[in-house]
Amino acid sequence: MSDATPNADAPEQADGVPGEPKTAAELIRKPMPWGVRIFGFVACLIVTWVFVQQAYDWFQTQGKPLDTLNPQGPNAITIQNLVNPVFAIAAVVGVVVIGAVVVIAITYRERPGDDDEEFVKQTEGNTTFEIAWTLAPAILLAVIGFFTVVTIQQLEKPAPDAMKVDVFGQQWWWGFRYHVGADGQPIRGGQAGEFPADSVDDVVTANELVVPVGSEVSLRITSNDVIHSYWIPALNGKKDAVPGMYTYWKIQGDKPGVYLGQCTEFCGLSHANMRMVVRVVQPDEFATWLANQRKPARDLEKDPTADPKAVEGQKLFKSLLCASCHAVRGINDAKVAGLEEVGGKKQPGVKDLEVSGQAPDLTKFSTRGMFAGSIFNSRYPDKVNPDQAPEGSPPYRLYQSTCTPDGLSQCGDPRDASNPGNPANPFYTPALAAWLRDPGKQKPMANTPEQNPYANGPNTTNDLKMRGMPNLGLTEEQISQLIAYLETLN
Ligand code: HEC
Ligand SMILES: [Cu+2]
Repeated sequence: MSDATPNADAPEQADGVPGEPKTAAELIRKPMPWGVRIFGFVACLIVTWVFVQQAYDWFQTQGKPLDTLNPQGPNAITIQNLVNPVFAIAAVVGVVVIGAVVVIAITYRERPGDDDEEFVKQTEGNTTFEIAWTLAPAILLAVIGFFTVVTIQQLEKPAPDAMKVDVFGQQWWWGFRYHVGADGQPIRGGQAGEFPADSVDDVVTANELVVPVGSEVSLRITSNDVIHSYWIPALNGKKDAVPGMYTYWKIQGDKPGVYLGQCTEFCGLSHANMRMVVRVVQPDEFATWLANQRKPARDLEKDPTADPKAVEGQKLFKSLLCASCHAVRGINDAKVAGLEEVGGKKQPGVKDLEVSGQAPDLTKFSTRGMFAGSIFNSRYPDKVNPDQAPEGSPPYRLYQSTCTPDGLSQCGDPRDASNPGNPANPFYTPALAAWLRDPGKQKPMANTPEQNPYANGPNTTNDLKMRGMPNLGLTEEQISQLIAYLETLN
C-alpha cells in the first residue's frame, strides 16, 4: 500500500471520495431499506406491548394493595377528583406535543436531492406565537395549581366529630393510641390540632388501626426516631411522621375491609418491611373491639384454670428481657401505669402504656392479624394449609397478593381471636416461632453483628444504636411456652 494512492482494495463508496471525511448529509443519506425499518418499528411495538401486558397482568394478580387509583373513602376520592382531570390534561398536552414533533419530523425530514447548503427559513420574533406558548402553559398550570390548593385545603380540614388517634412511627413498625374517655367512648370533637391529654383510659396498640366504617378518624402523627411517612393509599394520601413535631391527617373507609399501606419515607434498614394496615369494620364490631382492647391482660399465674404452658410463658415474659421492652397491661405496667409527676400532679405520660416506648404493646397481641410491621400473619390465612407450612419456611409471609378488601381472611383475619384454639383460625405458630428464634433473620433490624458491629456490645454512638428486637437465644421449649402465652393475649 503506497501513501500516494488511495487504497485500491477499499470498498467502493456510493458517495464522496474514499478516504475523505464525509459530510453529515452523506452519513444521513444511507437509509436502511424500508422493509428493515418497518420490521424494526413493528418489533419494538410488539415487545413494548407484550411487556406492558405482562406487567399489567402481574399487577392484577398482586391484588394491587397499594393501588392509588382505587379510592375507598372520601379523602382518597377527593384526591382522585384532582388526579383524573390533571391526568386527562396531561394526556392531551402529551398527545399534542408528541404528535407535533412526529408530524414535523416526518414532514420536514431531509430528502435525497435536498441542497445541503440551504438553510431552512427561521421563524423568529413571532410575537403572537411567543405570547401564545408562554401564556397557554402558564394558564394551564395556574388552573391545576388552584385546584391542587383547594384539594389540599379540603384534606386538611378537620372533621368536626372525628375520633382521635395518635400515630407513632418507629423503626420499623407503627404504634397507635386511641384517646378514650373514662366512659370507654372515643373522645371526639374540637379542631384537628386539639388532642386530649393522654390518659390511662386510652388504648395503645400496634401495626393495625381498627376504625368503624363510614366515620372520619383524625390522626396526629409523629415519630420516635427518624422520619417515616404514613400512607394508606385507598384511604388518603401520605403524611410524614417527623420526630419532635406533630402532623395531622384524617382517614375514612366507606367499605369494610383491610387496607394496606407502606412507610414511604426511607427510614433505614427495614424501611421496606414497615407496613401498616387499617381494618375498617362495622360500628358495633368496632365498639366490641374497643371495649376489649381496654381490658388489661389476665394474670395467668393467678388463674388456676390457665394452661400451664401459657403460665410458664407469662413467667418467662416477666423474667426474660421481654418485659423491659414490651408492655402487657395488667402484667408489667404496674410501675408505670399512670404515673409521671407533672406539676406536682401524677399524670400519665406518653409512654406509660408502652413501657420502654420502643416496642409494640402486646396486651392484645392475639387480636391482631399481623405482626412485626404487618409483614407476617399471626393467624393462618385460610388458603394456606397449616400442614404445608413447616417451621421456619415460607409461606407465612403476609400474602399481599390476595390480601384485598374482599379477601379479609387472607390478611391473617383475627376476628375469631376471642376464640383461641379455634381450628378454623389457628395461631400461626411457625411464623411466631421463627420470629422469636431470631427476629433479625426474619426482618433486618441492625441487631446482628453483620448488620451492626455494635449489636452485641456497648452502644456508644447513637447512629449505631441497636434497633428492633434482639435475638434472645431462647430454647425451643421457651419459644413454645411464650407462643402459648402470646395466644392468650386476646
Ligand atoms: C430490646 C427490646 C426488646 C426485647 C428485649 C424484646 N422485644 Fe419483642 N420486639 C421489640 C421490637 C422493637 C419489636 C418490633 C419489631 C419490628 O416490628 O420491627 C418487637 C416485636 C415483637 C413481637 C411482634 C409484635 C407486633 O405486634 O408486631 C412479639 C410477639 C415480640 N416482640 C415478643 C417478644 C418476646 C416474647 C420477648 C422476650 C423473649 C421480646 N419480644 C423481647 C423489642 C424487644
Ligand atoms: Cu419508616
